[in-house]
Amino acid sequence: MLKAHASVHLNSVDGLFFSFYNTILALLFKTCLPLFMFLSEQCFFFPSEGWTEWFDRDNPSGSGDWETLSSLRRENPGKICPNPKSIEARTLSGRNAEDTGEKIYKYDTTSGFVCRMKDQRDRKCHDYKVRFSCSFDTCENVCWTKWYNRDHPSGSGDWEHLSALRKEKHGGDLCADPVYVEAVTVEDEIPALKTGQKFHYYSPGKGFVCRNKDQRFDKCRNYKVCFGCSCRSVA
Ligand SMILES: [Ca+2]
Ligand SMILES: [Ca+2]
Repeated sequence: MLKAHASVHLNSVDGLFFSFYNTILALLFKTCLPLFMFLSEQCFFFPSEGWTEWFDRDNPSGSGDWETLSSLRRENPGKICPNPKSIEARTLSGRNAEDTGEKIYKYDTTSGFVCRMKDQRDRKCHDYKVRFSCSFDTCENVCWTKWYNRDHPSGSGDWEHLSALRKEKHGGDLCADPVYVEAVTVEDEIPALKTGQKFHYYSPGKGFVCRNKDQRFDKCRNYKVCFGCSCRSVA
């Protein structure tokens, strides 16, 4: 009898303990899950770098096509970070500078890009545009929007363009003049440029568009995008 009583007492202590434990777990779950979901939506967690707008300040009509970093900085204040990580140059029609066969005089993150006519056999340069990738490890004055994913590539492609995002009012954190953009796959957050896919748009001014017809194999992956704004324009 005593044994049975003791066992009932122990069971009730166990029960109390479990109910206390469950309450704490439920409380933690209730508090942390929304917080975690909120934080995971915030783009600033993930991108450690982003691409600037494409710049095309010069035409190859004089001595060449001069897309120098010093001139670009002077003409586009605040739009290029102090220490770009990389530079990409393409012709206005989208061909990589490396594939044109032209001899490039400067092509680096210190000087920018220069194609001189006198270095070419036919004395002509293509008209190039350039852009830079910037790292934000040092906490520069960039405020990131949340991730946007308005479309998926089942139709003609994955259309995450800025005009539609603005029109559909997906969020209030899109500034008037984004200076950086970052796109990653929704499924595994692989940076867009590492997927090997070709993009119709990928710029802070237009947003991101991947068209299925531009891909050699398969269709576009599903991407999400976020934009970097000057913190002053967000505040
Ligand atoms: Ca140019
Ligand atoms: Ca998408």
